[in-house]
Amino acid sequence: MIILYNPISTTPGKQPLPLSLLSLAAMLEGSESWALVDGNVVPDPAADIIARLSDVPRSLVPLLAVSVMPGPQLTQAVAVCRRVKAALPHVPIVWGGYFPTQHAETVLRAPYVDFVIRSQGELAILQLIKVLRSGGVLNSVGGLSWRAGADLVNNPVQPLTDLDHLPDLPYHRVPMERYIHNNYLGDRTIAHNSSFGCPFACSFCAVVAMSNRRWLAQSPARMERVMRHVVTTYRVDAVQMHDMDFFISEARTAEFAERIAGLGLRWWALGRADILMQYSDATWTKMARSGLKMVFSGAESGTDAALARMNKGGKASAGLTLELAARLRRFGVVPEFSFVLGCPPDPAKDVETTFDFIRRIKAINPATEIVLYTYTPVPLDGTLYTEAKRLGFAFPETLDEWASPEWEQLSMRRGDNIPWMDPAVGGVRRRVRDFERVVNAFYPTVTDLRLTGWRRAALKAASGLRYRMKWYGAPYELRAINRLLHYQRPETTGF
Ligand code: B12
Repeated sequence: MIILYNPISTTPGKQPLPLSLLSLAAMLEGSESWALVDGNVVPDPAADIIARLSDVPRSLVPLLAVSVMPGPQLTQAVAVCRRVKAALPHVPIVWGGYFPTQHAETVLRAPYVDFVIRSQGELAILQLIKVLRSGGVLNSVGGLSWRAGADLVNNPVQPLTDLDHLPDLPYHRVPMERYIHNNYLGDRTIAHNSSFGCPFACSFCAVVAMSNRRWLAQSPARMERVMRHVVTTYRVDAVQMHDMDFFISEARTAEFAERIAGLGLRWWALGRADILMQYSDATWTKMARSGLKMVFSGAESGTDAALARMNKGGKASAGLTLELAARLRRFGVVPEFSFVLGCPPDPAKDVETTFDFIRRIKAINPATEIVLYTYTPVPLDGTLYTEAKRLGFAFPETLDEWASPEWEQLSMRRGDNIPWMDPAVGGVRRRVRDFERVVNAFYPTVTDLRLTGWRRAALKAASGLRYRMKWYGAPYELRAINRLLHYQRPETTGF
């Protein structure tokens, strides 16, 4: 029996389909006995896992496979794995996903994690199960890290598997109603992933460690088949593509858009401004007709110098971000732009320039959703991380420290606990949050279904003077209003 455990990752009720683990489940379906335990759905995942695994004979080699992102997901993973290991010390525990891919050594310092699988997991999990069952050699498992006595062994990651060679997700084995949501996109929105990786190497981005600049994608025919299946079987009417970058190939996007045009789907996906600006108007027309409602794009910063420092690559420029905002408006697609604020070496100047840039975007396309993150290093030896280390940044060396409230906050990319964002060094973090409050009040998010007309009007009226005069500091009155009229945070929980 293999338990696939997805630690809590969002506000209960908003949980997306746990695609990371369902991709592994697809490989196990039909040949292994498996069950999904989702911390977003189950109140006490440790008790659930222990109950399911206690009666499994040791000869069957039970396994606990855990998917871990930094942040609250990591915090719950630590507590649950510790409890499971204490109760069932013979059950091997393997971690995979973004956090262990980047911090395998730290993970394996914890006595309650036996293995880490780095990067794509489908083939590797089968290889690990085979070795655990038949006693083969661990060196044969692609991307496996493990402890061999005092040494840490990191097997090389194997070549990525073409996505069309991987099986469909076993939707019928999970309680789908829990993963279909009513939101801005549709009454019955589902998550899907149609590609793996990204060819770029932005120095703030965790995807680089995951895919090493490769991009592999499902074919439009496969995507169409899956879309038809979820529409007819689960009455899905909207899809959020959880790809690292959906739009790398214009030909694929155009064909996909043509193929799903009659399905009545609305969809959302992530892409780069430079690539989306290279698309022809004909492709944009197809995308809009096929139901594309929102595009998420990492705008990152308002200056080309900062984009270059981030190693954004391609033809990325602040000018193209503005052009994309205008183009999306013409095609009736809502932009969602994220920013990486407070980059070293001059975080205070960096945020002020970006605030002005965001005002320009809003003037061009007021519907634009703005997502503000503060720069949080990933262990990529590039200019930003190197600079961060020079300024006193260091990752924790134990999982307990990672699971502390300070590091949980830092992983949420809110800027806490970062040396150069310290209040003593100009209050950059506070400044970002204050600006966010003012801009979100003046331009209330279009995706929040609870924000009815009068609420939007109230927020806009209350923030008008501040926004016009650029008085972002100490917005206590807006904070009070937000307590009554909560606005959702797409950057934290999805929308
Ligand atoms: C969906 C998603 C979410 C969902 C939750 C998903 C869930 N599991 O419940 C929501 C929207 C809630 C969310 C929230 C957050 N997320 Co998020 N999220 C994603 C997203 C868009 C897709 C992940 C996914 O499902 N991909 C599809 C699957 C098939 O691919 P995969 O996850 O890579 O899985 C493969 C391998 O990684 C591996 N694998 C994965 N797990 C396991 C487990 C085992 C045992 C094995 C063997 C292999 C394995 O095998 C899989 C198949 O090949 C990624 C970006 C991306 N496109 O990858 C960000 C991403 C993972 N999130 C990220 C972040 C930072 C967050 C937040 C902290 C953001 C914030 N500021 O609040 C929050 C907090 C989460 C929390 N509470 O802990 C970052 C992580 C950055 C980092 N430094 O590692 C990412 C990479 C976004 C980014 N580009 O920066 N997220």
